[in-house]
Amino acid sequence: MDWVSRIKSGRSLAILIDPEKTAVDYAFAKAISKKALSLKKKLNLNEVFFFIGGSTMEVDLDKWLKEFKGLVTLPVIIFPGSHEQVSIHCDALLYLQFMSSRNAQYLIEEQIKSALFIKQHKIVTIPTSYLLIDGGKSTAVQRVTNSQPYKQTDIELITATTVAGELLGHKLVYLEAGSGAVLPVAAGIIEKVKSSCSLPIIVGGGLRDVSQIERAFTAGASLCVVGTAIEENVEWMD
Ligand code: 1GP
Repeated sequence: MDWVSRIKSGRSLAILIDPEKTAVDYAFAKAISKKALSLKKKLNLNEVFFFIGGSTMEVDLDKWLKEFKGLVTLPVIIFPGSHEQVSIHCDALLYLQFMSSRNAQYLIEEQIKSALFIKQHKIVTIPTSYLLIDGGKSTAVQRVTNSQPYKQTDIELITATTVAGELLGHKLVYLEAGSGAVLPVAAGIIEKVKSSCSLPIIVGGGLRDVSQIERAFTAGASLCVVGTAIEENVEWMD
């Protein structure tokens, strides 16, 4: 089954790992794999993925990924913050277009910079519409990309943007409240996007407990992404 179909099956979770904040070694890989399996059971998930990336990257991502990939069995998908966060050591790469940004750098320039490398190395890409939605506080992605988030109340704008992504041929839509968001993307937004756009929906940013995750799934999310909650406490939900 291809990646989009796997994600579309629904009720999956991605653990977001930022290599800048996480040294990779055998003990970490073992602990995070164990965590993934326990979450799979606890939340009755279809699949668990690792998403790897960050708004900035001061470490050697290629080296990090090579090591990590050699130590885990679950799928490793790059969630890149820039064209520099591309590597052959992954199962797939979210080829993001930052649809809510009005900064040309993230709308098209970053994609151009990585295109030839991706093609040459036959890296599997998943074309993804990426929308930043106000999560109640200024987040790293907003600062680094110099992009204003959409307001949670701008439902028409959010919906139209996701449909534009669908018409452009994207395969997934990522509704992002930003890492450490105070307010995750509201269920009403997910529901509206679900009813207007046929792409599988990824939701991330500020998901910290079971009820928030369940709400996102019920509203129509296929995949929920959790970063900070696990980063701060590896015993999250144990
Ligand atoms: C993934 O950026 C999010 O979309 C991760 O957000 O760190 O708040 O879980 P958290």
